[in-house]
Amino acid sequence: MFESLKKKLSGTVGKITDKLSREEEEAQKSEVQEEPGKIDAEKPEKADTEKALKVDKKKVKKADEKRAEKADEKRAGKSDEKSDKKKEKSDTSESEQEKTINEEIEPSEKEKKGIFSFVRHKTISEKDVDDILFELEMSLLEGDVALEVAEEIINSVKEDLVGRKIKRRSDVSEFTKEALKKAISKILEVDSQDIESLIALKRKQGEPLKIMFVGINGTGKTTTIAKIATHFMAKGYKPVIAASDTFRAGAIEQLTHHADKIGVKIIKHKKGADPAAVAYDAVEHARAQGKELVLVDTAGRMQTNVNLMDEMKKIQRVIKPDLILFVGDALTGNDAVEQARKFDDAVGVDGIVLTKADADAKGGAALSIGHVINKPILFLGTGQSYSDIMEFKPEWMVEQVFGE
Ligand SMILES: Nc1nc2c(ncn2[C@@H]2O[C@H](COP(=O)(O)OP(=O)(O)OP(=O)(O)O)[C@@H](O)[C@H]2O)c(=O)[nH]1
Ligand SMILES: [Mg+2]
Repeated sequence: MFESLKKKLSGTVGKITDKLSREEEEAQKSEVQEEPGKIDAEKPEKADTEKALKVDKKKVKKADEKRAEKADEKRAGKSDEKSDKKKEKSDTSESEQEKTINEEIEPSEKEKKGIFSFVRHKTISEKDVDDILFELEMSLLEGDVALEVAEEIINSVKEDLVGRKIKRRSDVSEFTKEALKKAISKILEVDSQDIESLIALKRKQGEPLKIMFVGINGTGKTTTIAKIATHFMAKGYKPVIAASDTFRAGAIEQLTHHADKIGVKIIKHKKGADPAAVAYDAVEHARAQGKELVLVDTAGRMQTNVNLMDEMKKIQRVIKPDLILFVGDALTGNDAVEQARKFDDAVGVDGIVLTKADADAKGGAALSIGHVINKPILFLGTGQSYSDIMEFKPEWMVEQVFGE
């Protein structure tokens, strides 16, 4: 799931890290050119340390040689009376000479700079990350991430990275990963709904929780209803299903087949009947039987089909669903996002079920859809069997795209 999104994000971490490390190496190399032979700039930190040690060793050796030379002179002075004058001079300047030797083994300012340049704090500039983030933006768009979402991610990452001080290579990858993770988490942050709490609330009022599923043809509404019924039956709730897709040939039979397989009550009329009337009967059934959940299947419709959109609004007026869930196919990427927007405009969507996530490498719809309509993804469809459904949690998605 979302492998390609994961690759893009980790690729960006790698690119920014490499670019900044390369620039640091270049900077080190130009220092070498100023003082040829003094720094091996292949690995800046190591090279600098080695250079420092080399310089130190050379100087200490030189100082030792000078001291030895001085001692020789002293010995020679003692045995040679003629050199009294020289001896005198030598004695008086002994401390001075020692001072000079010590001064000589002190690193120069330039050398000091060389020694400590690996701990020099580089500040990330906009120029450092602009190209790579632009590349990421393009690649997110190709991966079906909505334009506004891609832009927000890039801006957030830029804002986080620019101005940060880096000491070592690992800082760059850590900061970049952190910034991307924060950006993605922010995008996925949408107030969510807990269906079980809603069921409990309705139960107090002696009412079932009514959920209506909407979306275009073939996105997985009917399959999702069977999965959600299974999910809540496993938690001990009693759902009832309304076969309100009275439009498509075979739709009632398809839902009946699922209901029989999972052992759930289905309320159905004949093909062509009023879908709102079917939904109404299902609500009445739930009230009479003390069932907690009414799941209303609807016919798939293009957002451009005025008649079917009006029919959907009629079901809404008649049963007043507590939740309208938009069912979108993750594989259709941006189209799913656009459909969600249209359905939200028409009836007001409360949450999203994103199906076929099992086959979706891009992750563009999963990342964008909730943010664009500011409604939570409640469930992900992860396959074709009844158990292939999971509650969607933003932290889970972040872990999917950043985890090992
Ligand atoms: N791989 C995969 N396939 C799914 C998933 N959900 C649904 N499907 C498949 O998608 C196809 C369409 O599913 P339906 O439930 O009939 O879709 P629908 O939205 O009810 O379609 P209409 O009634 O025509 O509007 C079926 O073959 C399902 O098995 C999912 O999460 N993963
Ligand atoms: Mg259907």
